[in-house]
Amino acid sequence: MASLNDPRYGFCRDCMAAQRAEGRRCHVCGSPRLLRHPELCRLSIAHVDCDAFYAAVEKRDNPELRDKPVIIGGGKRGVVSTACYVARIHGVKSAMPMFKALEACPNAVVIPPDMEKYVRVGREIRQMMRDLTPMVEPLSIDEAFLDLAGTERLHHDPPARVMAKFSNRVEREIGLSVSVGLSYCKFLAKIASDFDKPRGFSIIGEAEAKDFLADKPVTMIWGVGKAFAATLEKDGIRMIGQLQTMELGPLMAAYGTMGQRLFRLSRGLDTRRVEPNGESKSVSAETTFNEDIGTRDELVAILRSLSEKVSRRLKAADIAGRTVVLKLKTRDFKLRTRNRQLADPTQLADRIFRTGCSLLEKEIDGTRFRLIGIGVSDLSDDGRADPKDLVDVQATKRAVAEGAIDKLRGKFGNNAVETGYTFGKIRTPPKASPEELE
Ligand code: DCP
Ligand code: MG
Repeated sequence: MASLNDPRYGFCRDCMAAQRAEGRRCHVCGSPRLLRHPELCRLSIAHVDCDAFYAAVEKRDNPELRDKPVIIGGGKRGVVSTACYVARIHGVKSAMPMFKALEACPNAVVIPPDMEKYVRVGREIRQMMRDLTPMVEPLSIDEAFLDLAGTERLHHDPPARVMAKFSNRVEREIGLSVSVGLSYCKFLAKIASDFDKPRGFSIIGEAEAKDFLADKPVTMIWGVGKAFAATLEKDGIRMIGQLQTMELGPLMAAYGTMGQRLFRLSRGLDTRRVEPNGESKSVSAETTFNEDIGTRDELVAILRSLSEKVSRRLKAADIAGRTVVLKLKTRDFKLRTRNRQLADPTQLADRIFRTGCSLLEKEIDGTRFRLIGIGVSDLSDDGRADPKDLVDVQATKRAVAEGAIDKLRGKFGNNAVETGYTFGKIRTPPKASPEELE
């Protein structure tokens, strides 16, 4: 009998039985989902990402939808939040305009997002992660890093088996599927989790990292977006393998600190630690308008719904932020960011919104804007957030009201309660409280 922990043999992801060296199917249950890897028992950084998250939750809650193409989205934004894998076969993608998605997949069932529900499910899954280790770093509502180093004695299993059991548990108890990436660093764990979605489990070991990366596009590197990829392309660089042949000095001379990142990540060198309270430095939401907007009323209404979105994310991740940041982009693409530090960290939409409004006030000068965003930085866990406000009694009342609204939305869905601002009924923006004017 092969040893459970012998990497030459690996194990079956379905029945967890240790495997023989040969054979493409489990010798016990016949499943083809076998995990074998020379570094199987040495790797301890995992990245978990739920498959087609919002759509999967809706399918779980309505079995009639199981085999149908499902799109979550619509509403005012008019774009796809996500599509199930059936709809993806027809070419539907996140962020696609709704009318295009329906052109590609006319039979799709369209469901408006129910954020409160997704936040709740996201939390349940996160709790299951925290049952494995406190070293959980949430990245968004449906994904997180876990560092399982040193947990083998506790679990009597190496991280690979712990994660396979975890993904089975999520399927069984929550009714959703996840994909897992396992590696020795965050960069490659995240790439791995995306590699054989859905229900995937991919492993990238240290020995193969450089070769694995060589033929991948530079856009796989964290922080290389479309614009930066275009700059690299102008310089003749498209593949990570090309970066692997370049020295640190020239890369830094050409691209500054980003050059250092290119140098290191292209070689699979990433020493960033899994940070339990979120390594992310800020949580924000923004929107680009179809037509430029310059009027206060319109901007305030959008700011309200963006503040609620930021607040939902903060609450979902159990974190709070102390600095509120307002971002505006003018029609000629000039960026204005304004920020204000609060006395205490907050996760309340109301507080974020009011601070944003007072920052916005000074920017209303006839300029037309193409984008508005709001966010918070200086993140910490929510233990110290929003203490009862001795100075501003009204703020405390509003916080209590917000808690009540959250509860209602949790029970009846996201659209159950709308505030005056998102309705667009209230015309004067709220006054900031004294603290927020600091
Ligand atoms: N989301 C969104 N708008 C986007 C991208 C995502 O509203 N442009 C929401 C819907 C997704 C959720 O965030 O369900 C998680 O995002 P992912 O990128 O992880 O996408 P999915 O989980 O839907 O699919 P995948 O299986 O590719 O992870
Ligand atoms: Mg996902």
